[in-house]
Amino acid sequence: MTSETPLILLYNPKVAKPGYHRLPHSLLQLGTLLEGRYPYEIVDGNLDQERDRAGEIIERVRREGIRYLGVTIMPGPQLQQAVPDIKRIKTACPDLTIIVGGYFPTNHPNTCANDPAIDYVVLSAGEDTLPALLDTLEQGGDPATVAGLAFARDGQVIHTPPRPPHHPNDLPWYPYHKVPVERYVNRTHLGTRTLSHHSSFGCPFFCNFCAVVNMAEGKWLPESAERLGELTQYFRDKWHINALEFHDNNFFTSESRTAAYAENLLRRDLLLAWWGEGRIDTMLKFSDRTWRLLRDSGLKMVFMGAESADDETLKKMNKGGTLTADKTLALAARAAKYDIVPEFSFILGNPPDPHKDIERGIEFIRKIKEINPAVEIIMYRYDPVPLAGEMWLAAEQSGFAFPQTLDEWADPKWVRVQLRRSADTPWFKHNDRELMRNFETVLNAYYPTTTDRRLRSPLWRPVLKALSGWRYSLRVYRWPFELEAVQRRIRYQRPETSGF
Ligand code: B12
Repeated sequence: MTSETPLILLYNPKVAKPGYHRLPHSLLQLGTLLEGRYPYEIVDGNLDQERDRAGEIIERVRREGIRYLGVTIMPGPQLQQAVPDIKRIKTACPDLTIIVGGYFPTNHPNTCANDPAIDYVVLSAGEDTLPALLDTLEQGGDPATVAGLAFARDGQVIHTPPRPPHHPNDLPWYPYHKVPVERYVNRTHLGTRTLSHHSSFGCPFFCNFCAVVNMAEGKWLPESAERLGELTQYFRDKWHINALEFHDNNFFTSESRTAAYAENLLRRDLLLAWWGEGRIDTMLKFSDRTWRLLRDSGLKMVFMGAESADDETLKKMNKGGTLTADKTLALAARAAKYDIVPEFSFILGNPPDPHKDIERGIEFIRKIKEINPAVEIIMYRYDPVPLAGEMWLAAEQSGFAFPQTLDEWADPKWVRVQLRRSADTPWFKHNDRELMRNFETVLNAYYPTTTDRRLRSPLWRPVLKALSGWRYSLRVYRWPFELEAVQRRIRYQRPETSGF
């Protein structure tokens, strides 16, 4: 092995659609504390998706003597790619140590640890745990002494004590030299040169449908506005960006940080379009001054969980106790004043009466659109996360159970469940799925999204609106074949398939 040979490869199995490139922040963050300590490389399966990444990894491990493979796994399509890849690699290279981390392993540690192809599961933030594990293994120590891990030993899964996350302000910048950044500069609805960043760890809320809770346990640790301003300037100077997406779970948690970042952008005269995820009740409390700063600094859109039209359901979801349906309507009106588009995501079809829940949701969405037609609407159904709380209990009582093995998880049925759009759960029926899908088709024709660049042509909007008008006003959502045909013709993209 030469000093150039990586000790560890960090692998991001393919998850995105071809051509949808976002910087692999999970792996870049791991790189921050590996730099200068252990030689490593990042392999992003989202780039050049036709390549046989598992085959290439096997080849390199054999040729170069690489000893570790770190794999990041999100549920859904990425898991479906990761499972066969990991198994194939382990079979071909039995001496390679395979370490997994990310949202799926953190929420289902035992299933991962019990799989013979996986050696170690890193729970929650991994930038400190990974080098600590490598130190221990390289020195022949006992991994049971390393905090933040799960692994199988003598037929049992050992969980070591949890490790607190590293404050992102104290981490070095991401090692951008490890990835071909130019290839991640995208044309999006925000701009012709869009890059992305992740500027905070976690989320301070405990919503009981959200996978972030097991990851963050209520912690929220942000990079400072000053540091973010410097990074944005660097992106502008080096890669000439004109748009920026923040992938944080909750970018707008602190009003003072948000306002300071907007001021920073204005001071630097960085005129760019930006986007992030936030909470309705938090942003509703922001002052007019902050909203003005956000607009003037180029904030175009904010993704927010509106979740439900029903205050009782919102309580059950444990949305922090302060989100009500009235606040969602108020936010729609407030954002319109500042020309900032809210993207409201809903979780519909909840037990005990999924059909009624969808109907109520539909009427509520119509009300939102009356107040602010620019609002984007994204509809999901509940995707259970193993968390204490009424929603998980109701799901379990209706006969829902998670798979016990990785192979079952990688089955297409479970991928559909995790995409939160299918009817493969006991409480969600085919009819409910149809109603949601049909309403969405009519709604998207009547109020076409502003995020689809193809719709910038002045022709399509009036055509779609005219065709769907009678259905929308008479509430006839069933069998909207003619609208689907036009949407296919212009290859209409729902906002969540082009963004998040
Ligand atoms: C970017 C992103 C994507 C990108 C792809 C990312 C990629 N891997 O290339 C895209 C847009 C493609 C995507 C898709 C999906 N996503 Co996504 N995504 C995210 C997002 C916004 C950011 C991930 C990120 O970069 N985080 C920043 C890094 C620094 O944190 P991290 O990933 O947690 O990594 C740390 C630790 O987990 C750990 N770690 C992670 N990997 C590894 C690996 C090793 C070896 C080790 C040691 C440690 C380790 O250490 C890291 C550093 O501390 C998260 C939400 C969020 N803010 O995290 C959702 C999120 C992960 N996505 C989610 C989901 C559900 C999806 C989808 C499956 C479904 C959907 N409808 O959105 C789709 C699939 C769509 C499809 N293709 O059909 C959920 C997962 C929920 C769950 N039940 O677990 C999340 C949490 C969003 C949410 N709040 O619901 N996603």
